[in-house]
Parts: sequence; C-alpha cells; structure tokens
Amino acid sequence: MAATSGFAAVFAIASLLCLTIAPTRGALQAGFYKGKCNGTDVEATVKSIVAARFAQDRSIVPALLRLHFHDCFVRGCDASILIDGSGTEKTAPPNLSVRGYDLVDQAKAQLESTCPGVVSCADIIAIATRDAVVLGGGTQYTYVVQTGRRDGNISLASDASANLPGASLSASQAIAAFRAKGLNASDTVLLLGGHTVGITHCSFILNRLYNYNGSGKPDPDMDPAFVAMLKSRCPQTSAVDNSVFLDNGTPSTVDNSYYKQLLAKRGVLKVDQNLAMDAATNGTVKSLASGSLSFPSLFGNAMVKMGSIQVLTGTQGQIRKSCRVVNK
Ligand code: HEM
Ligand SMILES: *[C@@H]1O[C@H](CO)[C@@H](O)[C@H](O)[C@H]1NC(C)=O
Ligand SMILES: *[C@@H]1O[C@H](CO)[C@@H](O)[C@H](O)[C@H]1NC(C)=O
Ligand SMILES: *[C@@H]1O[C@H](CO)[C@@H](O)[C@H](O)[C@H]1NC(C)=O
Ligand SMILES: *[C@@H]1O[C@H](CO)[C@@H](O)[C@H](O)[C@H]1NC(C)=O
Ligand SMILES: *[C@@H]1O[C@H](CO)[C@@H](O)[C@H](O)[C@H]1NC(C)=O
Ligand SMILES: CC(=O)N[C@H]1CO[C@H](CO)[C@@H](O)[C@@H]1O
Repeated sequence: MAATSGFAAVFAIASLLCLTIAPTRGALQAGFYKGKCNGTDVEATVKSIVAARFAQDRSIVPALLRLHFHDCFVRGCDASILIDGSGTEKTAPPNLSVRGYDLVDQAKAQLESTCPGVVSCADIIAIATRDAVVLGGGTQYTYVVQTGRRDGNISLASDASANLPGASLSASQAIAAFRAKGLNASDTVLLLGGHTVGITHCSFILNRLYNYNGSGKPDPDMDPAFVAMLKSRCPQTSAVDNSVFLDNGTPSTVDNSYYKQLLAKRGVLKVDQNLAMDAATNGTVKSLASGSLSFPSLFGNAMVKMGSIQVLTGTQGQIRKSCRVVNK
C-alpha cells in the first residue's frame, strides 16, 4: 500500500514537473490547422501558391523536394535551413543550389496576413512539397501530409556538413545515413527516388566521367553511350559548372523512370547507381522499376516518414514570424 501510494505520489510529482517544466510534445497529425485560422484554409492557401509557381516553372518540384530533405536531415524538420545569417545551415557547402526559399516566404507572408503567428515555416515546407509532388506526378502521388511542426531557433552550417550524405556513398553507407534518422533500407531506396526530377551540377560526376577511382577512365558501372552523352554536357575543364538531369528518362516528371534508368546503368550520381548494384537494395529497385512495388503509393509514405524526423511539436520551438529570422 505504502509502496503504491509512494509510487502514486512520485508519479504525480513527475507529471506535474512534466506539465510545468518540460515543453509539451504532441504528435503530428493530419489537418492540424483545421479550425485554427478563422476562415483561412491553410493547406489550400499553400497549394494555390505552389500551383501558380508550377505553372511558370516546373523546377519548383525538385527545388521543394530537396529543400524538405535538407531541412529534415539537419536538426529535424524544423525549418532551420531557412534561417539567414553568417554560419547558418544554408551557408554550408552542401546547400549548393538549394532553392525554393522565396516560395516559402510568399506562403508565409500570405498566411501571416490572414492568420498571424499560427502556421510554422516547417509545415509550410512539408505542405508545399506534397503539393509539388502531386503537380509533378499526378493525383496518384497524393498523400495526406501531417502537420503540427514548430520552428527551431538554431541553425548551424556545421550541422549541415555533418548530416547531409555525400554523392558517392555506397548503398550500405546511404542506408546507414538514413537509419541514423529512423528510416530503413526501403525508405532509403524510395526517398532517393526524389531524384526522379531535378538536376545535378557536373562537379558531382566529373570523376565518374573522366577519371573514376584514379583510373583515367569512366566508371565501368555507367553505360558507355550515357557517359558520352554526359561528357558532352560536362566538359572535363570548364569555366562554368553545367548541370545535367538526374533522371534522363523523364527528367521533370515524378514517376518510377529513375529506377528504370538505374537498371540500364544510367544512374547519374554514384549513390544512385549503387542502389541497383548492391544486394541490400537491388531487389527493391527492380520491383519499383517494374511496378510490382508501386512507387506512386509508397513514395508518399516514405515522405511522411521523412517529414516526421526529430520534429518539434506542442510548445517546443516557436512559430516564426519571418521564416528567415528567429523570433526575439
Ligand atoms: C544519400 C542521399 C542523397 C544524396 C547523396 C543526394 C545528393 C544530391 C546531389 C549531389 C544533388 C545535386 C545538387 C546540385 O548539383 O545542385 C542532389 C539533387 C537533388 N536531390 Fe538529392 N541526395 C540524396 C537524397 C535525396 C532525397 C531523400 C531527396 C528527396 C526526397 C532528394 C532530392 C533531390 C532533388 C529533387 C534534387 C534536384 C534539385 C534541383 O534540381 O534543384 N535527394 N541530390
Ligand atoms: C481571428 O479573427 C479575430 C477577429 O478578427 C482576430 O482577433 C484573431 O486574431 C483571428 N485569429 C487568428 C488565428 O487569425
Ligand atoms: C520500412 O518501414 C516501413 C514502414 O515505415 C515498412 O513498411 C517496411 O517494410 C520497412 N522496410 C524494411 C526493409 O524494414
Ligand atoms: C572504386 O574505389 C572504391 C573505393 O576505393 C571501391 O570500393 C570500388 O570497388 C572501386 N570501383 C571500381 C569500379 O573500381
Ligand atoms: C542483387 O545483387 C546480388 C549481388 O550482386 C545478386 O546476387 C542478386 O541476384 C541481385 N538481385 C536481384 C533481384 O537482381
Ligand atoms: C529556442 O527554443 C527553445 C526550446 O526549443 C527555447 O527554450 C528558447 O527560449 C528558444 N529561444 C528563442 C530565442 O526563441
Ligand atoms: C544561399 C546561400 O547561403 N548559399 C551558400 C551556399 O554555400 C556556399 C558555399 O559554402 C556559399 O558560398 C553560398 O553563399
């Protein structure tokens, strides 16, 4: 009895401490903003802004996908990548050409005007990315985006350099990098499928085209005709760092073409091609290429999982007024 009530007392005190000291931590949920913005439909507001941009520039799809990935892998999906200033995440070398900041600003400005202080920048990124994926791939790519994230107030370039995976990782290194974020091997293959759209700069692949492993020759794991095509876009020495598509089947459509390219040895980054060469991932690549695993339905699940990495919820963090600046 004494033990029970002693336990109860300790429990009560612990609960009280949690309520008063620790920030409350809720889970992400579908439709978190329903009823929280008077008449404003938050998701519809973001969607119309993404649709207007997409009508002018389809490359908003890869821009937002990569922005969301870089945000989530560094300190969790807390919009820390958006913070301006010297030494913040976006100034780190791996940020190279991360885009989409202006679209997030536009959505934030509109939401602040109708619903001030309520919608996090981290949720704007997640919602906008989902909308972009559907515009780029069609309605079969629809997924229910989870919301309720709060914004972080720390952004360090050193975190970006430490957490973002390199372009030449082996499949097992890529799996390990994703496992460190709570994602498994299937998620790794599915999420690298984000490379179904967008570009890479030549600097990430010059070694594969001209001097693989110091051999003075191209990477033998790349189709020779494909090497020749990429060389024409990516001269060995050039004043400008050109770009090439990541998926040379259907470069600007969200679809399973990326996996078909890998099976044809037309993977552009080494990490992409490695997925088709390693026994830990090649089965998944084949199934996604053939359609026996459905990329349209599984990609959204993996995106939801990526979007929940180390999120701040409840009273943690803050709702930034400007996505580029931590609130005072
Ligand atoms: C091992 C993991 C990954 C590595 C090493 C990697 C590496 C890269 C590199 C080197 C580029 C080219 C950047 C440039 O030249 O500007 C790139 C572009 C891109 N990445 Fe990844 N990435 C990874 C995972 C992901 C994931 C999980 C997603 C999204 C779900 C993603 C989406 C994109 C997109 C859409 C682009 C094109 C960006 C654009 O066209 O503006 N990547 N990635
Ligand atoms: C809702 O509208 C009321 C009255 O106009 C306003 O005072 C309040 O700040 C609004 N709330 C939100 C979350 O926008
Ligand atoms: C990865 O996790 C998903 C659920 O999040 C699950 O459906 C899938 O089977 C897992 N894959 C592996 C290889 O464990
Ligand atoms: C290239 O070098 C890496 C690391 O030294 C090695 O694991 C890989 O097998 C080599 N690949 C080829 C095609 O020579
Ligand atoms: C995957 O690669 C391994 C090793 O190269 C090979 O033994 C296996 O048959 C491949 N699996 C598929 C589904 O291609
Ligand atoms: C930053 O966030 C932490 C909690 O995540 C909070 O304790 C701290 O007061 C915040 N600092 C600022 C400047 O908002
Ligand atoms: C937008 C931005 O801050 N870009 C930076 C990305 O990283 C490079 C290299 O560290 C910087 O020169 C850019 O200014």
